[in-house]
Amino acid sequence: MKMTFRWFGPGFDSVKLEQIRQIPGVKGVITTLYDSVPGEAWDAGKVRTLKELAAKNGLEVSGIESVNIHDDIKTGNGRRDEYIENYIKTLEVLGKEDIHMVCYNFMPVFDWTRSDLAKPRHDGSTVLAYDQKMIDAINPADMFGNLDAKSNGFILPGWEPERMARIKELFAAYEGVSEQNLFDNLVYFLKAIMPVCDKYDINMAIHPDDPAWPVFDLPRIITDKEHILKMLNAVPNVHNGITLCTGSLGTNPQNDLPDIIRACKGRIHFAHLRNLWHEAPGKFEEAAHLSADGTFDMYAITKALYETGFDGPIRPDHGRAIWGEVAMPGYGLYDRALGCAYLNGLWEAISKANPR
Ligand code: DNO
Repeated sequence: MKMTFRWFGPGFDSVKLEQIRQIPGVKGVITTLYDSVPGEAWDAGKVRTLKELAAKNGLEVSGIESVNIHDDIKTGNGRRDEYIENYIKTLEVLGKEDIHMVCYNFMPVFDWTRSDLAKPRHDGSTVLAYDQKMIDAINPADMFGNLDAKSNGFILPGWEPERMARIKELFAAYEGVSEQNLFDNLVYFLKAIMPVCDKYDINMAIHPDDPAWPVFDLPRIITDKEHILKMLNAVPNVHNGITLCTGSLGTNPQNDLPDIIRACKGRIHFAHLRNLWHEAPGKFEEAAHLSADGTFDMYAITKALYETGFDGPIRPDHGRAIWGEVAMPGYGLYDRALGCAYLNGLWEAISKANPR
């Protein structure tokens, strides 16, 4: 595995590359052109600038999170083929810049969803949290405003303000798009991009739906082992893989995370590791990475990754807001750096106890 850290790029992140390079074991950043809009073809010069900034700090760009997918590709309507052409151009740019992992998601309208971005925890920290009862009481059109008000002034990943300004139009575009339609549109997209992924050895790593069930009656297709295997088998190319995100798949306590890891052996191209604490069905909050702080057995998860030969980038995922840090919710420096240290420790112990 390669330990990495998500960084949103100059002007969008309170965390500096100079700080990231000092976290023991971090080799690279996972980044993106944060001001790009879904559907546009990326500019090679801008990607090179990101690489140069990282390299000045002894870091590589280990992958992109995300190259977002235009809604026309997800709905299968409008200008889908044109946007797929642009996506292919972006992948060419990334391949030529020696970047070989792209994380993306296929969630309609909203990326991840939370009911609170700053829920106080027993230890005085604040965390992102989800309560289905609160979500059920929210008008989806108000969702963006609710989250934006608690974003500490940062643009939240996946919640592009220009898309959210068209929220009613977006909901209308998904009317009549069933789970099967969404799945078929994903397969259509994947088949179209596989040739360029083969040419440049780019691993596509779809991010699971978060939470792992339909929200606001919008379909969800990457929610559990069965759906993931269906997707992997529909396009049986090694470049069609997943992001193993414990915090997303683990929103459903029925999901056995080590079992999913073993079932997806060889097709996990990226790992987001974090812990959640489940309070009740449909009600959870994010926790420190440590197993004892939440519901997941982080040792068993890491061991499954090690035993299945996972060698892609890992990053600590959302952290708590601690020590007075003001950052994008979930993406401060301190708790994610603690997460890195913990995950590195788990990996070292597991690998020394189980030499290959
Ligand atoms: C949230 C992230 C997601 C993720 C996308 C991938 O914090 O995990 O926004 O980056 O779903 O496309």
